[in-house]
Amino acid sequence: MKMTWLAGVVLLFAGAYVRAEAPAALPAAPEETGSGLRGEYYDSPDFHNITLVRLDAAVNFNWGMGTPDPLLTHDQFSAIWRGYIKPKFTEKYTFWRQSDDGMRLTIDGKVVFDAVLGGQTNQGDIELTAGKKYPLLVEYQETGGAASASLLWRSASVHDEVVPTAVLYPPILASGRIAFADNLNLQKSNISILTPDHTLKKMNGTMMADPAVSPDGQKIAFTSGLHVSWTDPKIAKNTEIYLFDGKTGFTKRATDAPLEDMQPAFSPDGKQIAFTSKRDGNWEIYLMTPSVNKLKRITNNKAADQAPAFSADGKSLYFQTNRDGQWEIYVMDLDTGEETRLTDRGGASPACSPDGRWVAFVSQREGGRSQIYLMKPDGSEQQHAFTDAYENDCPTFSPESYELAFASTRDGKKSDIFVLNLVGKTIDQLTTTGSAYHPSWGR
Ligand SMILES: [Ca+2]
Ligand SMILES: [Ca+2]
Ligand SMILES: [Ca+2]
Repeated sequence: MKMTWLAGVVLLFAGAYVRAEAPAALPAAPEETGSGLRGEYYDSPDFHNITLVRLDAAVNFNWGMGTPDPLLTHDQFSAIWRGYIKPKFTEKYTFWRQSDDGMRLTIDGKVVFDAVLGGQTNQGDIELTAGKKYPLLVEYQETGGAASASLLWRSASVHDEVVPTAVLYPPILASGRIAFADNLNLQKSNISILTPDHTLKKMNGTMMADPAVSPDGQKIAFTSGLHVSWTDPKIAKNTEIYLFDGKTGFTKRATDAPLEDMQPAFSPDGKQIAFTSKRDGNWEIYLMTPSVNKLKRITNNKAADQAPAFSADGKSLYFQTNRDGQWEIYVMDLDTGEETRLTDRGGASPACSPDGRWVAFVSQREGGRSQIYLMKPDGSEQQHAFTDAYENDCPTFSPESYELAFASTRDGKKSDIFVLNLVGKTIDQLTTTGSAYHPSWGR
């Protein structure tokens, strides 16, 4: 089910078939509503030393003599809220601040008011169009004493109020980087990396797929057939895992074994890579520590064991296996080797949120389409992340854990990367090439 270069073609055909029979009575998509802004907190009054990032429902705080969080060690701090505002009416809006100390508001690149660093305006007007998402930036500085920050607005249709959560949206890709493969055919695939400034970089090389970004964003592991001759069918099925180090710019081969090695996944500390390999006759999961050349096979089952994903604490490994007939998700305690089955209605492509609260996975349990689900790390509370009429696959959490990127096949052929905001339940499209697969999100 994981949309690898091996299985993807089958999945695409399956998707086209299911689409033709798609049931008419899908749950209605919830009306899009905002979830707030990305709040960045700096342990200095001048936007240096970023200490805390979180989703804030609104800019509406009174910290008194304290600070927003114990992580901020003194009362000289600063904050930036980023995201979008989507107003409900087309008219002139007046924005103003209630803050101690300074605040500056920028919407769509225009400074609306400026009361930081000697700025002199505390309010300002701007014309906005209903339903349009405008980039919004609020900068706040606290230099001492009491601290508070509120952003308010009014218009002909809106009475004086704090700018509400319903019209505020966090940035689509605010942090980290998302790597993805740009073709389902490994021989044609390259890896692209998308960063928050919306630059898209292609890695140097060819025949690269299955990217995994290390949690610190410094390394990318991927699957490649770089070393094999693709004209020789005997070795065409030999792929290996490679490791690109962003610090040195070097790529090195990390596995060396017959047959396919693929689906690398980093441990939370970035030191270990789990992957699946056919080297011992059928798909098994292996753990390697590239820095010390250590390798250990951890599953031993005649069925296929694939798509490993570390738990947030690194102590267990989630994976998909068809040992019970269809793909289901198991978790293994890496200390004891004990395996526990977590799903019984189909489950594949697990991904763990860095905050340890959720495991996302893919299942066709309802309606036959691949949809994204969530469960607690112990398998309880299994639920839709969302539902739609498409084939969705390969979930991956953002570093802040409240967003989920995934690949979605929109018309049976094209696949793009989308981002689900788990708080606001909004979905934004990240790529538009129609050829983007297996996203991996790291810092
Ligand atoms: Ca103050
Ligand atoms: Ca190999
Ligand atoms: Ca196996």
